[in-house]
Amino acid sequence: MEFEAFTAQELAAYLGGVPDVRALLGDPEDLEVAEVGDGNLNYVYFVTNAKTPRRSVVVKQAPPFLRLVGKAWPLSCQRMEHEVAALRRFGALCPQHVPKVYHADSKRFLMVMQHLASHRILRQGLIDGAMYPCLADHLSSYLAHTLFYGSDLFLAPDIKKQAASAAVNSELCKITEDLVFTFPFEDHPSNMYSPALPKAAIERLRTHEPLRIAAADMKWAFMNHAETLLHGDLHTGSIMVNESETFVIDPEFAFYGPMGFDVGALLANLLLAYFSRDWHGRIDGRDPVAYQEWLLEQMTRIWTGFSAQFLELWRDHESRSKRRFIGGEAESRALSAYRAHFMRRLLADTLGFAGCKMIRRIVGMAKVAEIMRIPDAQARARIEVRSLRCAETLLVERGTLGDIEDVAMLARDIQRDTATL
Ligand code: SR1
Ligand code: MG
Repeated sequence: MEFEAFTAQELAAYLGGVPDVRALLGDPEDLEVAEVGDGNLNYVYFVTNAKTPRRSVVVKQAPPFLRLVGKAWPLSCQRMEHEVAALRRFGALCPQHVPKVYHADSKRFLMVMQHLASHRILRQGLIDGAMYPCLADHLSSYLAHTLFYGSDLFLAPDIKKQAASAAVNSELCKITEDLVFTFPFEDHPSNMYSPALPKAAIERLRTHEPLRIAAADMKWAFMNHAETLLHGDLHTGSIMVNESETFVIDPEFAFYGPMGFDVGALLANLLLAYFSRDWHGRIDGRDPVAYQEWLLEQMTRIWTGFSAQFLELWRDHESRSKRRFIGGEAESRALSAYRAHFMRRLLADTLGFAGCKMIRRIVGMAKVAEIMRIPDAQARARIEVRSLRCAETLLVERGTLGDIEDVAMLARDIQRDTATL
């Protein structure tokens, strides 16, 4: 049967027929429905009781195609089941940072979930120059818990392998393999270049061998390193915030992949916010530097907070369970050395993924608002060139950049050295 999106009346009637949801929302006659989705994949509705506006939910439905492109790009609706499963899993691990799922319907490919009415999308907040005091602590805690508890460092090997095969989502992984790791480095028809982006910058993505090798290495890691259950698309549009709370939404790309992919996505988006601040932070003659430094501080605190908590969870679990990843004495020198080695490798992976994520947002088909909303073509190209330079260094030097402070320095150096571009 041909897919038809719900009319407002149909959706209200549907929700009225689900007892748990009706108990939350009240009489279907009183419901107001607004389609608000601006994402690339799905339909999203706010449904509110007009008489009692605090009674509201979000409904998300997967059509059998990619919403960004339409029916010309078919996509299996089963992706909604993956998203629901991931939300439930992450919600069990981090209830304070994941919206509640009230109802899921695997025949209509929809779910009803908590409406975060007093929160906004982080990307928009960063464009407006808002500061969120709890952001870094919340995100580092979310990352440490979700990435640790899905991995072989916590789960028994057979359970982890079952979890990994249940989370296989090859169709959406293919989108990432193409759009993040392949097309941006080719002359591909889906790429979209901003008008003033220098040809040399585009050419370099296709021809600079160390960059091509590094990007191919990251693609290999994405496709083969099933380390833990990832969110899979952790950009700043997948995070909702206010002064005191942080929620991670939209894990439709969830799958078992390399830990650095989620951390890298987040750092990449903070770096894109950093470089594009040179436009948004100058509107009305303001100085962008203080906010840029706040962004770099968030990036640094997310990595250091994440790695400290991840190591703490690891040590704590091993001391309770007596099951050690490396056998022998508790906290032997070999184990401590291995932990340090593990985190260095994870940082290198994180930086490599961050580089690919930055490049795809500059030259690929799915862009980000902080760049797209720069109306001055020359200013936009300047910011894009800086982002590409940063991304290239992250990729090529990911193994030698010693710590996250080096990444903050790199961003500042690129910003300063190219001030006259
Ligand atoms: C074709 S879908 C484009 C992008 O939207 C999602 O947010 C993912 O980032 C995907 O790559
Ligand atoms: Mg999304």
